[in-house]
Amino acid sequence: MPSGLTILDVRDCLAQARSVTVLTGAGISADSGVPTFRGPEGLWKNYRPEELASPEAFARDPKLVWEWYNWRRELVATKQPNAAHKTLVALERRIEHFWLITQNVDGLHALAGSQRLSEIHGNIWKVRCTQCNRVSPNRDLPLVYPPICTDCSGLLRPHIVWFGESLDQDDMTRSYQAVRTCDILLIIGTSGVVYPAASFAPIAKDGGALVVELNLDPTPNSSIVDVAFQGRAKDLVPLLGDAT
Ligand code: BV8
Ligand code: ZN
Repeated sequence: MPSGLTILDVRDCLAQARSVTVLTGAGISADSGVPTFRGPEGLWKNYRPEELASPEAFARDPKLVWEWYNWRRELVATKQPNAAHKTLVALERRIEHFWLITQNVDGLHALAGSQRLSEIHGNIWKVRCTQCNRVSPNRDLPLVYPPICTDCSGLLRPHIVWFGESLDQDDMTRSYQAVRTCDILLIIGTSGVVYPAASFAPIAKDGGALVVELNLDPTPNSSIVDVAFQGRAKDLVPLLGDAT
């Protein structure tokens, strides 16, 4: 596939593709008003990720970590999916083998209607008991500290994958299968620095897929993909298909 593809060429490829996998990051939700992690206005502008998004941070100061997640829950609760999320729903409904892998924990893909979806870093609207590991939905705003498990009185934590924590095995099996077997991998709105998601572009390339990046800035993926389009997801992604 020549790398001089236009975005309309990619749209045509998608129209004929049998198997499409999409990887998204915080950039797709930026157009809904959800701050990214590493940008100039990023969530981690005032904190270092290790101070908040790690099991050590939670063990050291669970109240601080819950304050951060409560702040993010309040913020995300007022946000809606944008045209990019909605276009991915339309593609899912039209393409025979479609899978969406998101690093985002904001729940906006599910809210838009995506169903063939792996939230590989978890979901900010779910909590997990640190004692019995029970996962349950929780939309309390704010979540009152300390959140206690109704089954065993253990302390609840966000059901989110922190640095140094392994991802859910089923999520990873499904994600690797989708990345290895797709005809096209779209990578949308991710800085491509966090593993294992950062390894998906080379894996898809090895599998013979057409790999396309749509991102506001260049990333480490930009030199690996077949074609990279720079711009806002809300402007670029709808060019790939008609939102529902
Ligand atoms: C694991 C908490 C096994 C959730 C997050 C050394 C080498 C390789 C790997 C490692 C290493 N040392 C440690 C590791 C493993 C580590 C890792 O990858 N570290 C990196 C930083 C080097 N990974 C892990 O620990 C993972 N677990 O591997 O388990 C293991 C176990 C033990 C030891 C080793 C391995 C766990 C990873 C999950 C961590 N959790 N956060 C939360 O609170 O949300 S990571 C955090 O970053 C978020 O989850 C987020 O999803 C993720 C990725 O960020 P992005 O989504 O890409 O967002 P970012 O702001 O960075 O970029 C946004 C992009 O959008 C930008 O490029 C911007 O240009 C663009 N953009 C902005 N606006 C727009 C836009 N694009 C389009 N339109 C716009 N409008
Ligand atoms: Zn419990």
